[in-house]
Formats: sequence, structure tokens, C-alpha cells
Amino acid sequence: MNQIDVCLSPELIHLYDITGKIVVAVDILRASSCMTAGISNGVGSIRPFADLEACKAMKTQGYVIAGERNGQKVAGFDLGNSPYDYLQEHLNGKKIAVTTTNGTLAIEKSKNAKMVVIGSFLNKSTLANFLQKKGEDVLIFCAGWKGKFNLEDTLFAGAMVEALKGHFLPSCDAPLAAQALYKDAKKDLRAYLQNSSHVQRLQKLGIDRDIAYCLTEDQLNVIPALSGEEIIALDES
Ligand code: 3SL
Repeated sequence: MNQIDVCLSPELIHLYDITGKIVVAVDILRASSCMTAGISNGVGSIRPFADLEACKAMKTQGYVIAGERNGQKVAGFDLGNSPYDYLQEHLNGKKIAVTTTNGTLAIEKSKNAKMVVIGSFLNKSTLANFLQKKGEDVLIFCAGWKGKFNLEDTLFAGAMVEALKGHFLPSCDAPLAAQALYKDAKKDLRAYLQNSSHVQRLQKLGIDRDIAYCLTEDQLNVIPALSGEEIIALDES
């Protein structure tokens, strides 16, 4: 049986051999949710950058540039890091270059994987079905916050472990812990996360509607995947 594992922070990724695995990069609030929303909205491609200046420079190459640091839109960028930014109609077919505090770093650190896909509650079941069909070992890679554990990414990891139980064997205790947390939280994810650090941070910035959107399960049926440097919609046909 294939194995499923969970890396709880980019600081721990060196402990995992990702070369033969499908990595699911996750930053529920909000980078991976934005990417899922954008690809579902018909954005042509999304190019992640950990480095802010490298991302900004993509403007001269015809990219729409999206930038977030500490929850806020970076001055001079076209978009911030709200899923609603990515749902704008005029972005259809456009190329976006994006940099965020944690999510784009996790993607950058995933590049040696066999395949990198983008996970969020928005596309949870579509992704679970895809991973089941592929039959490869899977690592759910939580972006966390500046190297630290965060609850929302871990809950999503647990949701995937739960969705894939019977098909994948947990590799260590992290998937078991994530699954237990998700089972505890799933009745009301929003309430469970009320005291979590990033929900508190985003609430202070007045962005409750992003939180609600990002925690809604199974709204979208796309699988954003890294192809070279760009995230595109995986063609499943
Ligand atoms: O760190 C990130 O990648 C962001 O998703 C954080 S925020 O939700 O935009 O603050």
C-alpha cells in the first residue's frame, strides 16, 4: 500500500525524501486557496516566487504580479493574497507571478518532488480522488507561519489523511496527529480555528470573508499542479 506523510513546517522538510513522491503544497490561509481559486477561475498560469524582488521583476515580462507580506498586499503589486483577487474575471488566461510569506516558499522547497500539486479545502475531494488514482506515495507539505506549525494547514493535512484512509498507510505520527485534529475540528472548522494565530492576524486586518471562503470544503474541482516553473490546471482527460 502507498504511504501518506505530513511535513508540519518548511523547517522540517530536510527530514523527508520527496524525490519519488507527490507533494501536496498547502497554505490554507491563504496562498494555496488563492491558487486553487485562480486556476479554477481560468487564470492561465501562476508562477510562485519566494523572493519578492524576483517576483516584482516579472511585471516587465507581461505578468500580473501578486504580493503579500505579513498578511498585507505589498505596495506596487497588482494583487494581494485574497482569493477574491484571484476570482476577478479579467484574469482569465492571464499569467500571474506571486510571492507570499510562507506558501510560495513551501512550493519552492518542493521542486525536487516527482510531482507538486496545490491543495486546499476548496478542492479537497477532487485532490483525494486524484491521489487515490495515481497510486504514488504522498507528502502533505504544510507551509506554516515563518517556520512554525500552524493549525489550519495541519487540519487540511488531517482531512486528506482521513479522505485517503484505507488506501494509504500513515508513514509516521504526524499524519495520525493531523487526522485526530481534523476529526475533532471538522464539525465547525471556523469555530475550531477562532483562537489560532493566523485567524487572529487576519481578523485584525479585517479579512473575515477570506477565512470563511478558504475553509469551505469542496467548492472547486481543479487540480493546480507545477509544470516547470508555473502552476497550471492539470488536464485529467
Ligand atoms: O504566507 C502565505 O503564504 C500567505 O498565505 C499568508 S496570508 O494569508 O496572505 O497572510
